[in-house]
Amino acid sequence: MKKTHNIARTTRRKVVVMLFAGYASVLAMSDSAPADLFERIVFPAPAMAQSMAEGQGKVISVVPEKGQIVLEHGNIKGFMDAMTMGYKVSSMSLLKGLKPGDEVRFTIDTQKSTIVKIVKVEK
Ligand SMILES: [Cu+2]
Repeated sequence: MKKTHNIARTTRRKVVVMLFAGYASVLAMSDSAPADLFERIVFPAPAMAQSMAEGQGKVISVVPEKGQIVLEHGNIKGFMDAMTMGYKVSSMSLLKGLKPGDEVRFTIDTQKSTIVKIVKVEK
């Protein structure tokens, strides 16, 4: 009897997992569900988890209409190799006063790949 009971439990768990996976994939396919919602459901981040990394680089362009800045940056330890790419900024005010050619130091939220702080470095 014990064996039967265990099988029933395993089956129930499988059903729960399948339902969950089905729900997550419906969310992922639906246009109304933001992609990051899917990520949060499938890979729930522990509360308070927010990892930051520091980088340094040069402004290539500022793209306020996309809330982005394109940087040519050096290696960002523990996050990304040196490259040129666009990053979202957490606030439009971060873009204020920046122009191509400026040397900057920045802090990035590595989970969101979003710059949360950026300061000009005097050359
Ligand atoms: Cu990159």
